[in-house]
Amino acid sequence: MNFLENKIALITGASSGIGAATAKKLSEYGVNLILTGRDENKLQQLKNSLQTQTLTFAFDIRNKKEVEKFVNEILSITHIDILVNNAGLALGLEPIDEGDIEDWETMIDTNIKGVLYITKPIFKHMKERNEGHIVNLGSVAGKTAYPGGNVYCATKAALHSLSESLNIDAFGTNIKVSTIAPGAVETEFSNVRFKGDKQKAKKVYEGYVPLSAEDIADTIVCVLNTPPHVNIQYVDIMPTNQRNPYMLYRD
Ligand code: 8X3
Repeated sequence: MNFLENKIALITGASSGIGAATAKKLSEYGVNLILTGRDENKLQQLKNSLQTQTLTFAFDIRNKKEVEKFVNEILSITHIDILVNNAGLALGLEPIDEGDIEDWETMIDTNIKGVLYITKPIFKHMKERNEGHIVNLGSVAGKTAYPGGNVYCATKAALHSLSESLNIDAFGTNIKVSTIAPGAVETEFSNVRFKGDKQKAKKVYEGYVPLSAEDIADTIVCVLNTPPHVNIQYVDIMPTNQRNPYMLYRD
């Protein structure tokens, strides 16, 4: 059963990784797309590989004014059925006393404030239409803190909590809110966290089969492609070799 055909989905952080994989899968299900991210070229390339109608908008989600401008523009063109809050990142893996305050601000501004900037007007729009589905990309880090995770873990815990609150705010409406909380997914995530140190990033995924961006995209499609009365609120997903951030079996 395809409940997604002809729906319109807005995906943030769509230029690579989970965002790009989700765009591809949703397009296969006949979903028209609004893709946002910072890299216009990558968004264009992705758009050219998709079969459904796609609009791209390059801006920085940390910039409140730019988000506002984008939302006003997009809502003057079309409605939105689905919002995938995927933009997010981790920077650094040091104990708190050695952490970089600028890195913390980037994570907080992207993973929490950016999500809020975009969610507020889109939630309002969905409430007016009495339908819509918001998917927030959480993390195992939002459930179980791990060494050096401090601020990243805190941002994801905040996002999990926000998802719960949004479900409460959606009480009495047809709006659904889902959190996907992945464990180890091999994307640019660790490369970004370790600021381009590819060796360090590679080590994170050695000795086991990590999840791929496509695995998460499949999960997002599963959560979205449900009948109107079904709201999958929370999904934990990890590689079979990983049971929590501390228990990762490496062959
Ligand atoms: C990404 C997964 O394990 O690095 O959120 O926190 S992890």
